[in-house]
Amino acid sequence: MDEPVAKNRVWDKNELMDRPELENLQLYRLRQVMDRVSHVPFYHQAFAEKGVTPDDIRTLEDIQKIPFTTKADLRDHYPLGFLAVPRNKILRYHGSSGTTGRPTFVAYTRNDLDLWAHLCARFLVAGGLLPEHTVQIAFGYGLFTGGFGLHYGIEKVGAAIIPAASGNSGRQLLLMQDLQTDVLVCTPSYALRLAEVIQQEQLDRTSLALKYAHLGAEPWSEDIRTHIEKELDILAFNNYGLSEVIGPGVSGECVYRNGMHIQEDHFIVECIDPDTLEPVPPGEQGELVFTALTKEAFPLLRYRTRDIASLNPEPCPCGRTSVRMSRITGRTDDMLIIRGVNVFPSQIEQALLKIEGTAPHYQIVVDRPGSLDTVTVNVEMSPAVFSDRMSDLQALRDHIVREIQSITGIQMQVNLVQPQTLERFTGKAKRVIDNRGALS
Ligand code: DLL
Repeated sequence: MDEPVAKNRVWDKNELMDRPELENLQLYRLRQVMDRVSHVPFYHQAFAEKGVTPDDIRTLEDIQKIPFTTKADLRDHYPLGFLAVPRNKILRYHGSSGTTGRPTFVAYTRNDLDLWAHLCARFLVAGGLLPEHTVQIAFGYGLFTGGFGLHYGIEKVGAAIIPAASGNSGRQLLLMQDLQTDVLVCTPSYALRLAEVIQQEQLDRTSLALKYAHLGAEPWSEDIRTHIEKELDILAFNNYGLSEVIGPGVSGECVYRNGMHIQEDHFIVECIDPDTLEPVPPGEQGELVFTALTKEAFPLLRYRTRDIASLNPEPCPCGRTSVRMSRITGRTDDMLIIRGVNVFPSQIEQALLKIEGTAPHYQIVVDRPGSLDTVTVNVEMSPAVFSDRMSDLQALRDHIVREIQSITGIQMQVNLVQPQTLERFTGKAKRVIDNRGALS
């Protein structure tokens, strides 16, 4: 495959800033944003309780004097208690993708929308987007930040957009063929789904012009990337963000695809131990915490994301000076506690991906029939394995049970299910069904 782009292509010079210059800018912006939120009731009270003012922030380490903000704080001030500007300055609202209860809303001024497009343009260009590309957006356009966020970033770069929105795989593929889409934007699980439909429909791969995909909004592994790249014959880039911080555009991969560059001139990142709340050293896994430095409508300070990852401050060969974050390996709140043992769904996925014959489609069902937790993993077989003899299926099931046990330490029940029986997702995948209710 051709080299994706000149390796040193950057969107703006801030991406190449010297560290001391960048850190000065962060410090300056941190004091400014503290000032801007000081009339937001939550921060007004929190600063007063901690006795902290912008003048107390003399070095970047002093950020630790500022209180954390959590999802619970946002819920307590529902719907718009964190707004830092009058409502007549708001141009757009979005909402978090929470699956239960009320969403949490976020808001943008005109400058915020400009900034957002700019940050999306940056990571897209870092990942190879060129003005001559045609990009198909298969993210939902709505309260979810994926569709609109990427849309304006791509527009800023000057590439052509097909705003296909999510779902209807047949139509997606038709658009890809007829308009010769170069770049696909969606979740990794939807990219997997499209690859599957291409195979099922025995679509001629050469009728597609697809070269790259920018995937994000949910966790995925390196093995899944390899699978998507092989099946679609493309390069797939990871990008990360969350609505509370801005949406997509918080970080993304450059052509070296060795961690996602965090846009540190606009966000300060910390990585903390979620129990002690102390910083963890570079390279160690912890919870990511972000402070938005330049947003106007909805700037959150030290927002606890519940996303687990590690940070890498080493220079990147691409020349960008920003810290890179690893893939998200789990969330503090999707960690399952099974009979007292912490298990992340990603560990189960890791076990399955080691085993030939299991498609990357699975579902984890947790129950507590009596007083003991049970976990059932429904694993979809690939069509080739399914057509094999029953005795082989028993061996396959035993193999999966052993592999999961060796990674998680827990013996789980494994059900092999027929190809095409588990639910497919057009947006974020939901792989865990926890039936333990409030006790979990
Ligand atoms: O998912 C924003 C986004 C849209 C990012 C499109 C990338 C592309 P929310 O709906 O608020 O925002 O969900 C945020 O999704 O806290 C992570 O748990 C997860 N997430 C987002 N990107 C990634 C990623 C958007 N690349 C939540 N890898 C975050 C793993 C991701 N998890």
